[in-house]
Parts: sequence; structure tokens; C-alpha cells
Amino acid sequence: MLRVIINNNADGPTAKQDVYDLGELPVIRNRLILLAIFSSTLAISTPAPAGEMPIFTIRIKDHRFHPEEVQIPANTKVKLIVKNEDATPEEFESHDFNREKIIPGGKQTVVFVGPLKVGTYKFFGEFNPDTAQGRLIAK
Ligand SMILES: [Cu+2]
Repeated sequence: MLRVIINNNADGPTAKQDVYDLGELPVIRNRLILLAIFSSTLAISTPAPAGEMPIFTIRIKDHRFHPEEVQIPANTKVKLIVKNEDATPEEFESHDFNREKIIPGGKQTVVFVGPLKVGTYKFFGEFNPDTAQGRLIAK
């Protein structure tokens, strides 16, 4: 058990002393630990710039994009998750924002895009360009 001894005056070690029982200290320490954990949780959940990146999911099904039009914020880097739900591979491609990525059947990939200025940016599935057509609308 811990005790804190406080001298009431400056008369030396024989002076009257107040003794405080600090049997509660472990509880205080536990609270401090909890506070520290809580504080670090706050620090982690504080949005970092990278954590704010908007995410958009585009599915490929029957050789078409779903949705075919995706609105994204202009002047902002965004993350596209492209899921190929067809059995055959597809190539997600765009000349407008200069990306090209093959996605095997049943797989998905991540494509980072931008920041793009306000405008319309086409993309297509190079293996099925007759049907797989889509566009990003940056606004
Ligand atoms: Cu290509």
C-alpha cells in the first residue's frame, strides 16, 4: 500500500504529519491507462488526408459497367474499386484519365484516379468495347 506523507510545517521530521492512504491508486492508474487508450483511439480516428479519399465501386456484369455513370468530386483523388463479376477477364481502360488494368473473371482491382478537373471522362472495357462503356463525371 502506498502512503503520501506531507509535513504540515517546516520543523523537521518530528513535526506533525498528515498521512494520506493511496490504496485507490491502482484504480487511478487504470483510469489513466483507459484515458491513454481512448486518446490514441481518437488520434487514429482523426481523419488523415489519405483516409478522406472517396471510394466508388463499379461492377462489371454481362460486359457492362454498373453504374455506367459515376459522379466524383472534382480536384480530388478518388479510389475506384472495379469488380469483375463476369467469368471472363476484362480490361478497365480510359484514354481520358490514362488508366489500363486487366481484371480476371470474378476478381476486383483498385484504380486510383485524379485529381480531375470538372468534366466528363470516358472509360471502357477493352475486351468488350461494344457494351462496356462508362464515364466519370467530375463536378
Ligand atoms: Cu488496353
